[in-house]
Amino acid sequence: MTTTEIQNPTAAGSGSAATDKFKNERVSADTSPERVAAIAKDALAALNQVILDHGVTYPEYRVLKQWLIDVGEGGEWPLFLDVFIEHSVEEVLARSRKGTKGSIEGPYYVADAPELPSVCELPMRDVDRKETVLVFSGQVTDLDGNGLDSAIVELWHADADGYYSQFADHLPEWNLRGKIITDSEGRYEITTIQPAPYQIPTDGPTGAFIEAQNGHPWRPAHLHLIVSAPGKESVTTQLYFDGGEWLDSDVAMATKPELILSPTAGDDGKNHVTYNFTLDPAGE
Ligand code: MBD
Ligand code: FE
Repeated sequence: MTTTEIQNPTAAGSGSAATDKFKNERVSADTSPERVAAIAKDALAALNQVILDHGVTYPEYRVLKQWLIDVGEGGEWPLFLDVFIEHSVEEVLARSRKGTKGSIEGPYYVADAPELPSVCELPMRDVDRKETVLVFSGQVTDLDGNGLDSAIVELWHADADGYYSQFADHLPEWNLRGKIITDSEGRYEITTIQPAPYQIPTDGPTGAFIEAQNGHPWRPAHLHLIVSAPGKESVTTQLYFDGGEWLDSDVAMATKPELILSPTAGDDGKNHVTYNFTLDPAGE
């Protein structure tokens, strides 16, 4: 960890920023009324069963109500849901995929990052430049290994202190975010820095929930990616680092063995790693 002076973003601050971003998106699903009814019925039944099984009391019920209100007022629903629930939704999606394994998007994706050429460096500060440089290269292909023209690699990650730009006031808007346009064969070589493990903010209701379960608030260091190409199914995923702390106990349960990088230290003092992405054909 670096020891730069930073204003600690609070859970409420980063949580509500994630809520504001999410509210700007239009969300819809083509779920039939019958399917909505079936899911709602089962969800309610599962929760009621927990209450009966544990003999939940009135005081406990009121504490639950207050906690739910706090999560909403603190803007932490995107954080809470993406940490504890999204991995199951991703597991459902993964059932129908053959290409590169996906992982959860998390609360800190921002669309429309600056476009960068296939060989590029992510926007970073001078202080970021002092960290271990990571040169990340590879190719986007179809399931048969053919390179894909016009493939796009969107990459975003935390800095060495674990903060994401646009969710911490001290960082430039697009720090460590980019939309890389690959070459005609889907190749890219992106220079960035090694990210640090990420700690879920502990000072809000999500932090209180983690503590209540005797859990820890850490995610292993990771890169977030959305890889896409014309006529292909885009994949939202994350890449982790071999030997990294918290790899075996990610609070968000979002690691997969296929998504672990093993960079090698080069003579140039930089870490180098290759990872290729394979995209499924766009389905209906
Ligand atoms: C993150 O950086 C993240 O990736 C997830 C899934 C949840 C909270 C913070
Ligand atoms: Fe993350």
